[in-house]
Amino acid sequence: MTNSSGIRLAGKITTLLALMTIAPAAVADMVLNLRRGVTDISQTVYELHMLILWVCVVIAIVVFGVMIVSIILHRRSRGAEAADFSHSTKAELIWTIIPVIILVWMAVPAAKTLVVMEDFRDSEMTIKVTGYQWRWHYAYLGTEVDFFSSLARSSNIARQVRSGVDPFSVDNYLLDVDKPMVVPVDTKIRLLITANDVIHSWWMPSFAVKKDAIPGFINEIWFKANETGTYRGQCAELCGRGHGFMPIVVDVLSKQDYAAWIDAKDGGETVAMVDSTTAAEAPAVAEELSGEKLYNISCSACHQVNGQGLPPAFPSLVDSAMVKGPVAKHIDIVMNGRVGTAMIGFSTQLGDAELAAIINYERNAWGLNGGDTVQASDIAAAR
Ligand code: HEC
Ligand SMILES: [Cu+2]
Repeated sequence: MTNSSGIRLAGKITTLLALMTIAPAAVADMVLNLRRGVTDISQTVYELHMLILWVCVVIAIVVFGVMIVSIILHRRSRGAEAADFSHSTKAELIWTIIPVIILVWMAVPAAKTLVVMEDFRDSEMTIKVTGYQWRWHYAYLGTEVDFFSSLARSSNIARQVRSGVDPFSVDNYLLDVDKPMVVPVDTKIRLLITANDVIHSWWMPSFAVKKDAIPGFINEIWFKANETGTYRGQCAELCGRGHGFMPIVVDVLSKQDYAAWIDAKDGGETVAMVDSTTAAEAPAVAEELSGEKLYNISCSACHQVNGQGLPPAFPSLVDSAMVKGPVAKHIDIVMNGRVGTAMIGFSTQLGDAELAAIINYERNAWGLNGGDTVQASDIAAAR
């Protein structure tokens, strides 16, 4: 070990010790075990997990115990002589029958739980969940409500190289979204899970729900939350560069609050719900259509917040002839993308007004002043 790496290791150990002494609360939060969660199924899953864990612990103690005792007591230096029989029907029966009994004993409750998980009868509402690179889309079947749920702006800015923002200063860093899924408490909710591009996986640990989202297939899962609150999860299937940036947030509301929420959203208002993280600081609805905000969510991962991209992979928009030139080509590439490059088309992900806001923003941000005012109707005409 070189001197400097020794010093670094010592530094790490000191930090660890400091953490343990200064923040006992934080350490207490670091639970190693599976969580109990807030659904009946998550409780059952927790109990199954504990049962099987203890079975494994007992087996490990017995097996390693016998091994260690044999090694110590029957070692050659004590003059032990190996037995020389080669078969023992009795031993073979014992080590077949006992494990079979243990396996069946564990399989019965596990199978019962699986059956309950697959029982969709009496679902009270259905939400279609679609994975995209890299955000989720929620459609409340039987209503007009559907929206994308993307990484919260605070996390999205902090994660950028050179953003100057310390990720540790961001609450729920990489675990927060602009628009959470909202559901009522004590209600059996069925999810239909699919994907639009590659395989994702919708994972909500507090509900014991994890289901692959596969293009061309629809998977089903259900949950019924017993407690209101905000629950956080993540995409659990490596789905590309932005895999770590498509968290899942579910807000479980009381039935009255949910009814009010869905009524407000279903009243033909296409602009989505108040941004949960910036609600306090911003006039939400007006901000929702801010081209800057939308750009930072959908485009800045590649073209960067400052529009300068990361050439050569991701071109600068500040210096782009297309962004400075006639607007039709600009609209076309944003809506339809460019085949064979990372620039995908955004026409299915974003609405007319949102696309218009982003394009106007690009043409007038970063010292540009394109002046053209693209209207939602121009986008509609180009569809
Ligand atoms: C996954 C990365 C990625 C994302 C996200 C992305 N782009 Fe692009 N974009 C590219 C790449 C790569 C190109 C270059 C395509 C080519 O080779 O012609 C490009 C090209 C462009 C161009 C043309 C630039 C020029 O001068 O040719 C515009 C305009 C543009 N993107 C706008 C957007 C907008 C608006 C968004 C968000 C709605 C967005 N991009 C999101 C990767 C991305
Ligand atoms: Cu994913």
